[in-house]
Amino acid sequence: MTTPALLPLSGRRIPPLNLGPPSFPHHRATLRLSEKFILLLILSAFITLCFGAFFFLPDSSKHKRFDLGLEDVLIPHVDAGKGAKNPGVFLIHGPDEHRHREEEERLRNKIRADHEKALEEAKEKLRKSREEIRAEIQTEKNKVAQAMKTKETRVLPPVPVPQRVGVSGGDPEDMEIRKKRDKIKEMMKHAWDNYRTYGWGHNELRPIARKGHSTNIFGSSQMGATIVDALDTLYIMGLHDEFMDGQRWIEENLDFSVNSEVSVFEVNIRFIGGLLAAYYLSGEEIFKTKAVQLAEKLLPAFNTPTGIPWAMVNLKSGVGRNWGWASAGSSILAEFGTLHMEFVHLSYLTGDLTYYNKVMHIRKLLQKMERPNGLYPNYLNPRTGRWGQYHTSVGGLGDSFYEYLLKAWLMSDKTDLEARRMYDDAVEAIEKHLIKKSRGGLVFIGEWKNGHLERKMGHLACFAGGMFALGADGSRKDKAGHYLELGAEIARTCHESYDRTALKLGPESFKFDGAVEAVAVRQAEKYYILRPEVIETYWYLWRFTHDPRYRQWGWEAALAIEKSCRVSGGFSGVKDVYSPTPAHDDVQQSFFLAETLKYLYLLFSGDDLLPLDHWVFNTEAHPLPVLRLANTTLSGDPAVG
Ligand code: DMJ
Repeated sequence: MTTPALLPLSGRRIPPLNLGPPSFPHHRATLRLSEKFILLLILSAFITLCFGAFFFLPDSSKHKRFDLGLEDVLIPHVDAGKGAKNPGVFLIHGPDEHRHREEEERLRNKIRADHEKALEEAKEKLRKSREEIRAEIQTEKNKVAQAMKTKETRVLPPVPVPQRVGVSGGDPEDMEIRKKRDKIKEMMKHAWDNYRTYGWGHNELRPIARKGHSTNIFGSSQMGATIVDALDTLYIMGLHDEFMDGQRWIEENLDFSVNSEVSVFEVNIRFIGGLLAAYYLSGEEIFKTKAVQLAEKLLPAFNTPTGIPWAMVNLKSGVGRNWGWASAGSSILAEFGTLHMEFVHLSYLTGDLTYYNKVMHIRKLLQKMERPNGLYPNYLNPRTGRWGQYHTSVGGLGDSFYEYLLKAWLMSDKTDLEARRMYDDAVEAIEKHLIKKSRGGLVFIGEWKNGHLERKMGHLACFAGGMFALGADGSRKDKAGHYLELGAEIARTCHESYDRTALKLGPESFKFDGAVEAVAVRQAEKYYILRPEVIETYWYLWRFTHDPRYRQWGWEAALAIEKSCRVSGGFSGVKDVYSPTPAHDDVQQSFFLAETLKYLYLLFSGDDLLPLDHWVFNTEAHPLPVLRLANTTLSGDPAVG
């Protein structure tokens, strides 16, 4: 997923020079120092030349600069001088020639003064002895280390913590339903216990090889993704020993100061979301502290010319980049558009508006952009602020952006009307251009690609059934009934995609072409990797309608998973849902414990477990409380729900 650019952790701090360990040969350190100063001098001369050349260019060429129109955005926390080639590009623009000249003159003077100052400082440094320089560098290093330490151990301010409403219980009265729920809990135990035995501390489990597993989204280190992702499911299922075990591992081992390049989106939804949910459910401060420590490590990803974050960031160096395959180095809508819920909670819990401002900046920027047919393309270039390819999807690459617009509104106790408006506009465009009915009467959501509609729907897009149902209340022109119905249609289509397979499990993506309806055609699309979206939609529909068909369909899926995915070392995905003999992919995804089993458990629980007027689920099924100040206590400790 692209090319790295070296960015410092914060806009102003100068990273200390690394002189190596004390045993490092003296002459090498000396050589490196003098080399650095020579380089500094050459660099100064080069910069002076560049600026000189710039100011001698004819005026017209100076004004052909890309204007992102960010003047009135909350925080242009963008260091234009670093990633962008034109410093000040966001500010200098307008018809007033006189004002321009004055501005240029002012800039020229400033640059001159800065350069003189830099040269003076360099000369001053060269006059000092090597020992003095070494000592100064060491002091600077110590200062930075101290500042980082203080940041990591800082006690967060007490804030009103929302009441913990319905964090346990939900016991069904009906014995049959209770038995089904117990079965889901047993499946969770099986998944967890095997991970505990064979994969502990690794990100995921290989249930057949019986060892740890990881993918590039988690970088190169063992960050215990399954532990963090599973915590809240363990909590609501009442698996307290297991929860405590996970908590201990997090306290003792979860460390984010690692030289590892991770996906900003995945770390946000799984780790920050998981830690925040564990905090809100249990009230254990450690989860909040860890969530904030991790969030600080993600912030350098936003150091791009536009403030649209990179897809990946190195947790240690803060260097960010994009996926190589994403439309000429673009960032992805479903990634940079799926940070809002967690970041708003981070600002709420820390009293630090940085997080809030980062995501609001993204929103403001998106609002200003033209949208083809009112649809949001999946790719946006973080350097130019322009859309990449005009592909649009409610499945992979687009999905949770739409979800987070709706959930931003719900999480704000329905006060974030801007988010609701954006959601309503987007859904209207989606209905108009992407939603179709097949010959056989199945409603599906296609994808816009290369100027036409692809009649193909991904498993990921099946979450939209639940989203439409969740957004029905509060919809425009009182169309609640319509959106509930649309959600139900999507649920039916996705159920068909399961029902038309040999294993009764849904393929990764399915087509609607002529006689082909809700069936995967290409071999590469026939796999099922324990994904939750269809069951998620059943659960939302169940909550809003109490139509028994959703419990029935959910149970069918649970049995199919049990039959084809369960192995003695855990649960595995399967490579072809149309083949009656399952071939396993040998991966137990962390979202299986975070989402699939949680939604199944909730489907067979009463509505008083995590009621939807108090909790909003992030895209990884981590429940975060609605932030309404009237519903909080002031102690800083969680109130008894
Ligand atoms: C999960 O990590 C999240 O639901 C995400 O939004 C999309 N994909 C996976 C599960 O399929």
